[in-house]
Amino acid sequence: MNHKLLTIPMTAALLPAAGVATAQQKAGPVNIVHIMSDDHSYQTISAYGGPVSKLAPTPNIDRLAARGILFTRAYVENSISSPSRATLLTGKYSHQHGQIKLGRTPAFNADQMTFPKLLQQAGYQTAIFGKWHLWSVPQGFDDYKILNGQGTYYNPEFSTKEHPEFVREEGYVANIVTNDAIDWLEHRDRNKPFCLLVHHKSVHRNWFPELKYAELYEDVTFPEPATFFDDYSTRGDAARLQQMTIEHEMKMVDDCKVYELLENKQAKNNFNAEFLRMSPAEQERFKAVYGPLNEKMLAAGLKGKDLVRWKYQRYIKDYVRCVKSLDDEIGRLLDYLDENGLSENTIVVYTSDQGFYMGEHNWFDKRFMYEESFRTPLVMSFPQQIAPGTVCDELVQNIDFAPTYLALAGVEVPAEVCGVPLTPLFATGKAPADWRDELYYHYYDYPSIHNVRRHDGIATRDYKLIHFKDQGGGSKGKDLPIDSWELYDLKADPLEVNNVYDNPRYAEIVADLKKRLADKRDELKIEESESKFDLEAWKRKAPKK
Ligand code: SGN
Ligand code: CA
Repeated sequence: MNHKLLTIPMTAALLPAAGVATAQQKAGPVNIVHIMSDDHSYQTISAYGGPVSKLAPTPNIDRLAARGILFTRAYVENSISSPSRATLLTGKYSHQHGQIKLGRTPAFNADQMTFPKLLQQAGYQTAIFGKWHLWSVPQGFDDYKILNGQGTYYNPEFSTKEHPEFVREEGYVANIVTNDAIDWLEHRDRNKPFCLLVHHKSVHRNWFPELKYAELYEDVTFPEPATFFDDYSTRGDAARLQQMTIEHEMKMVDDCKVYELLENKQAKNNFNAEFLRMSPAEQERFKAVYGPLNEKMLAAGLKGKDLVRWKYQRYIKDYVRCVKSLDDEIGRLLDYLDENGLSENTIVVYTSDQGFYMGEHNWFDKRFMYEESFRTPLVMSFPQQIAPGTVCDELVQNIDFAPTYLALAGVEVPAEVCGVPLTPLFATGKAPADWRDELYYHYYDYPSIHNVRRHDGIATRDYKLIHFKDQGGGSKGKDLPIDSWELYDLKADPLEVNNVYDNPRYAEIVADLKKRLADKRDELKIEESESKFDLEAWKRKAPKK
């Protein structure tokens, strides 16, 4: 972490050049629009390239990137929803804001400092629409309309400041959330700057597309990732003990929507909670599309790898169909900003609460410090300071959002914030000499669904050192205690299939990164229990079987 950047008065840190300051002064205070989706992978955004997104492009996210900056190395500090959302609000690591896992214990204390509160105090109008996923009533927002927990795609329920009890609303979630955001902009106080958070439910499991897109891409065969049939042979125990494979954990009925596998009519009609939210007409339309496709697949009697391949195609198609609606809705919001002369003076950001596996290592879900879930998409436009088509390969993290927004608003960043403003990267995409050269990551949510073990680690531009360590106790038969290290040489092995921790050629790198990780844990005051579980002591005390 670069401490120097933290102590500069933020009004000075944010402006790269005098000419820019003049432009900004002329234009007045900066507005902020933070659009964040759920579980959206960079692999399915065409601005990032990649074989899947070539077949299922995202023209509106690309349009935002083309106008501004595309970050190729944006990361989260804990790849899971509630912690990531609390990090966005505070600019802090999970153990500092308290929301280390998904659940309520421990939960985010909404009384703490957040950037929307500070902006509100500085005269901004603030609002959030969509997924909140914290166990508290939102604070620091003039207006909010939030989903119930994970929310649903169809006819979702919302809570507002005026009507805290959740009320069902008809429509598809991405559409409703965008309508609310535009409606709020339309009715805002035009004498004040604004900060608007638009938090989409898409593209979360179980991937229920908008019906108008239910058949989109049906005739496309999406390429499988190179590691689709990964055997984890060079990896540690954690990769083998996870429960997030397409082969075993992706459910044929709930996830892949093959409701014909259920025995009776009643079960078929109740096959998924999302399906139950649809109106009878929507259910009919859904079955008219999925029914014949499912029958065809069942008639083929697929087994083994053929079935895993079919599941992947169903998964990726439903996923990119949801992305399509999300991208449309982002486009609608961008159009509104353009048509109302707001694009010049507004920083518009698109990101996700974390990345996601699109079949790499045969996985869906996230949580691991491996690249697909550690990384997250990030694009921004802000014409006053960012030239069109800028690309930034520097290391940035979700702790940086809050200080970036505060800096742009000219509000001093509290010393307790760990992230730094991204504004010095805006002018060219290149970092000042003292920019950070390492990132700390820490995942805590175990035991939990998907059985991903607690781990922390440090990543530089070239290497990643991960320490998996906990006492076990999760899924039966997969609950071994674990204390293992992994090292990846990111340049030589970008797919992270060769753990070279025990390779003597990397001994010096291991020693250096271990020291850096230990220093980081000390600097951040990571609790003993979080990172230093003693496996040998545990084994000595463990009851003999
Ligand atoms: C649900 C999902 C999980 C997912 C978590 C967390 N199962 O439990 O697959 O990992 O949410 O997701 S589901 O079948 O109920 O969808 S997060 O985005 O909120 O972190
Ligand atoms: Ca998520």
